[in-house]
Amino acid sequence: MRLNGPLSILRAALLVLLAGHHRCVSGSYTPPEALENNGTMFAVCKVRPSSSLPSGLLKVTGQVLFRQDEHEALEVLLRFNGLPKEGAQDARAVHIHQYGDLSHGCDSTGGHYNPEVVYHPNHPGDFGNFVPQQGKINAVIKSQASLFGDQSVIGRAVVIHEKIDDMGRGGDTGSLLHGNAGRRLGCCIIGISSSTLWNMHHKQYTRRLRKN
Ligand SMILES: [Cu+2]
Ligand SMILES: [Zn+2]
Repeated sequence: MRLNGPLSILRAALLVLLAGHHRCVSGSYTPPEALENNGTMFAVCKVRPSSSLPSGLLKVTGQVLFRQDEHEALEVLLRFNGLPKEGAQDARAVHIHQYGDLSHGCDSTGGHYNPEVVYHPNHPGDFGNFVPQQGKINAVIKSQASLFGDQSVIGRAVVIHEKIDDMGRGGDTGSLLHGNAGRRLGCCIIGISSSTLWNMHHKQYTRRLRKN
C-alpha cells in the first residue's frame, strides 16, 4: 500500500512521456490556427521584386495565398502583377524554395524545397508554369506541398522566375534540379494567416471566372 503513491506518480509520468512521444511520431499535432478554423490552415506570402536583381528588370509584385484542410490537398491562389503585356505567351515558373531568407533578395532562398531528395519537377512546391494575361497571373491550383506536419512549407519561400520551367526535360543537370527557369524576379516568405485574405480573393477569383 505504501508504494501506491510513488508508483502512481511514476505511472502518470510515463503516460505523459508516452503521449508526448506519440504526438511526435504520428505527426498528429494540429496547430491552434487549424483548431480555430475547423481543421483548415491558411497562409500568405506577399511577393516583392528581388533586391538582388539588376535595375531595369521586371518588377514583379503579388500575393500567394494558401488554404488546406488537414488530410486534404493544398490549394494555392497565385496573383502576380508587373509582367510584360507583350510576349504574353512567355510562361513563368513558380516554385517553393528551401529557405525563408531574403537577406540577399531571392538569391538567398536556396534551391527547390526537396524533403524527399528527388529530381525536379517532383518537388512538392513545383507549381509549374503560368502564362500572364495583360501583365498579370491569376490562377488557383492544387499542390503536393503541405501546411501541416514535418514537411510543412511554412517559413519557406515562393519564387517567380524570369523564364519557363522545362519540367525536367531539358536534358541537363540544371533541368533535374530547377527546370532551368532562369533568374529570380520576385519572392516572399510563407507565413501563417487568418482566413480573411483567402476568403476575399478566392471569391473575387471565382467571380471573375464566371464572367469570362
Ligand atoms: Cu524556383
Ligand atoms: Zn523543383
